[in-house]
Amino acid sequence: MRNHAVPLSNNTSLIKWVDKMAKLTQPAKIHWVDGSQEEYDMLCQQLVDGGTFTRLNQELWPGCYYAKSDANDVARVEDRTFICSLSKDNAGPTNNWENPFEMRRKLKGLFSGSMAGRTMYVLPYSMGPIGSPMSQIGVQLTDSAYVVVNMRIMARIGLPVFQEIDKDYKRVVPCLHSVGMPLAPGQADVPWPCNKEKYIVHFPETREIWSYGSGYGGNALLGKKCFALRIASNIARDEGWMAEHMLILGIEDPQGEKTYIAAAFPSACGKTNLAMLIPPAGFEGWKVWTVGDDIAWIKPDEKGRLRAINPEAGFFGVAPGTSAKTNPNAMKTLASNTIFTNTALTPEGGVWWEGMTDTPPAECLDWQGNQWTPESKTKAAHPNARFTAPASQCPSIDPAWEDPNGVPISAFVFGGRRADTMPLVYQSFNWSSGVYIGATMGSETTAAAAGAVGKVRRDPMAMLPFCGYHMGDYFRHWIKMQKGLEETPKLFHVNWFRKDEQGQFLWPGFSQNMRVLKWIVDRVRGRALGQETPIGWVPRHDDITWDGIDFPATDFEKLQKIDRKAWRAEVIQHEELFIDLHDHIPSEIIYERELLICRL
Ligand code: SAT
Ligand code: MN
Repeated sequence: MRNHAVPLSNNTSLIKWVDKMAKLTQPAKIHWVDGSQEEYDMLCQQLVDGGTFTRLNQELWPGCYYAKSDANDVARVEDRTFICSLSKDNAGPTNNWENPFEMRRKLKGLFSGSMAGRTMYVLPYSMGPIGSPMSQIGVQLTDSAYVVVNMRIMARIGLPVFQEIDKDYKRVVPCLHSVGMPLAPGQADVPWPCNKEKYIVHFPETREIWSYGSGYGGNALLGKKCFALRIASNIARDEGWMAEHMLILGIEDPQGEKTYIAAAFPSACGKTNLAMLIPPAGFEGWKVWTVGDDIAWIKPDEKGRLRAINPEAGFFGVAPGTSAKTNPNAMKTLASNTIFTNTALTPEGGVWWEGMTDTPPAECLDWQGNQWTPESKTKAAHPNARFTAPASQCPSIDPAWEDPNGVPISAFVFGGRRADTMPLVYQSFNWSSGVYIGATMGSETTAAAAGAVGKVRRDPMAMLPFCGYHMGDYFRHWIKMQKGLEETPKLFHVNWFRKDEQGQFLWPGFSQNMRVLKWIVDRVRGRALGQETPIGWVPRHDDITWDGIDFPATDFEKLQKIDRKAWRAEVIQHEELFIDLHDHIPSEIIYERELLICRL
């Protein structure tokens, strides 16, 4: 076997940095990650031996593992997430900020000796296909083998990335991660090491990430939210492109013409379901292709058209609610070679979660390892239980999903979870009114982040927790992006979650959302009419294809109703966010607001 301590790169600044961080964190061993299958298998075995992983029944779940996290480490911790720019004003009022020099001192204290008794993995990763001009490289030092194996699914890792680093000068984003639980000599480990004290810290100017105390999801898989959104949004602003919290999908019509759209929804609002949609009865010959389910990097090409890549290689999807009915493509994707975290474990060595089957298992172990039966008062799976599954296994994965130049984007869709006010779908009048719609997006909160669930919060472009600089400047960047474009994507807003007075959902959602996607494609292609309203263009009942479903025009009217009174309240709420951002907000947003008020 290869000696893992031997560096796999000859980049001297990388080797020096690894040395320096090892002196700080004092690991027992250093392991340079090659990304091979053998290494993955070895690390998984180690996690099984240490009690972090349970190998699932290999006949039912080939290549799959199960992990339970510590009960205090189950989601992103937004109140412990910091943007440490040199000036507080650059982080803006929606981010936590601390003086970067003080923060560095604090982090050095926390990381000092934090890897004692553990292995430090040197994990190189590429966000985006290796070698793509749109890709970016990071190296994460981590003391968590769980993180390494998850990152192998979520990103391109290992030797080919070291080769990129060695080949020519490409900026590498250094990421330091520790679960914050050093082991004294002879001290036994626990299945899910972590620390009560957590720090997820970004230094935007020096493009660095320091994450301490958590081993879960976006806190620890640093390529995802930390790099691909918070750091990348800074790089993108400087370089004239966009790093967005968006799924990417391609809609193919029966003639074979493909239209790609990118859509922003807050975490855990069904992005994965939409990205993998299977068209319903009545849409024979139509197909939806998946490019990505969470993050899009979008850049103008030489023709002045926006093109997007998915920087990730896997899906870190919410398990509860995912089923053969709601998302058959996801179920096929996660059927093998998948890591499940915080679902329930069944007696035959499988996983289960609320909503996976109509009938729950007669008994199982819940996400904390307690006996669970359908009579139990608690949930078997944590609401933020996740699957980590390779994108390549998705039956609807787009043939162009790894195209180094990305796919052309014809429309942006914004959406949230709103019980009232927001219609099923509407289109903005133009780019700046669309940016206003994205900037004022609101959604009821979900379990993806720690904190209260179900309150409406403003979440501009679903980027509130992920924009690595001032939100007002971010709106300005959106406004500016149009100036370089020859073809401007059309902008839409959707809401699958509107309810009637009885609290019942008005729209069936899931595969039926195809009807909305088709209207969007028709609008983009100049084929569909619509009706002008104070908030934008809307479809009339006749503009939507209703083949295969009986959906009365009266129900559609309820769904699309624009209640002027509710909208006045809505606009006043917009102001709450804008007051905080006022000194950075571009004038276009102010004008759009005035125009909206006039029309209302
Ligand atoms: O941030 S995570 O990657 O843990 C999940 C999410 O919020 O989408
Ligand atoms: Mn997300």
